[in-house]
Amino acid sequence: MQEQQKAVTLVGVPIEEGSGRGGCAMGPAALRIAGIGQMLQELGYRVSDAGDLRPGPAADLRTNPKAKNLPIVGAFTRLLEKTTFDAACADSLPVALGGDHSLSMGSVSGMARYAEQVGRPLFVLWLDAHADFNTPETSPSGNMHGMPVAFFCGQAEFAPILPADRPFVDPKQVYQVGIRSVDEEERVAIATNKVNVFDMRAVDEDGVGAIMRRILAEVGRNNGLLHVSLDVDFLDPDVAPGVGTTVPGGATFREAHLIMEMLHDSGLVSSLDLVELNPFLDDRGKSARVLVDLAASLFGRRVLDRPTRSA
Ligand code: HAR
Ligand code: MN
Ligand code: MN
Ligand code: MN
Repeated sequence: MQEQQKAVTLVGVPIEEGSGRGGCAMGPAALRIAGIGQMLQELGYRVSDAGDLRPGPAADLRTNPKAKNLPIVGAFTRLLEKTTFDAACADSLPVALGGDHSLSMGSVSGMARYAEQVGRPLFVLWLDAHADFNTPETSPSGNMHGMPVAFFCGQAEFAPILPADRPFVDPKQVYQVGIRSVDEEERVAIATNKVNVFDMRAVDEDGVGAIMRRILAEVGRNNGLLHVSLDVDFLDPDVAPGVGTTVPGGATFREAHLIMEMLHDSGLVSSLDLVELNPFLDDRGKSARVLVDLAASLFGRRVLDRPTRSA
């Protein structure tokens, strides 16, 4: 009997207003040109493409210098929250093609609503140079791509973007890997809220293999869903220069691939964001291709079949 094909829904999220500069809005186009859809088809997935979300600014949200461009960021959040939730309910794995990292306010919130509906806990793997745990009060920049984790953990006092009864993610179920740029007040907030942070020093000392085995064992033990949010600046700037906020000393090509391969083998991934790609800053499509390549590993491309190694 033929195994039923797994389904993936691509959602283009051309938002750059959360990042304080232009370029990320071209991210979905670059990822499509780099072959994200074709790659998934070749791996045997049934791919639907929801196109690019194009909301107008939300009339009920006010512009705020502490949360810049809130009307458009909030509009994207609302639309992506619903699109992500609907795809997950239809048993299709949502992949958000960013777009700056503020889009995770929507994608993760949508998955949190889905997780609540199916009665499973939602875990988040945040692959990033930054903790993105600022609030409008603590942010040094007012740029909302530095705030999504605080938003979906219910820490940030924003204007009402989503319904008040929306489920939050427990910060203890957020795992951050690759972190190497944290603001002062953010540092306090992630410690107080007990976010699990594996900074680059932890990666250097323990290796991504050991770190990922720990995280995946915890998600598996709890029968969790796992949302993966991959910020281009997780990678070293030499590997992926196409991002507005490069920070030296990031993950290598192989470290990133190993994470993706282990994620695939775990079978736990429920949803994915590919964010912060800025094609205007890229080197002849290099970073877009790296993202598609990493996504291929996450979705099951492998060099050789191998026996599964237990945690
Ligand atoms: N922490 C800084 C701020 O909040 C910079 C945040 C940059 N964020 C991203 N995404 N590029 O991770 O302004
Ligand atoms: Mn980020
Ligand atoms: Mn970042
Ligand atoms: Mn960034």
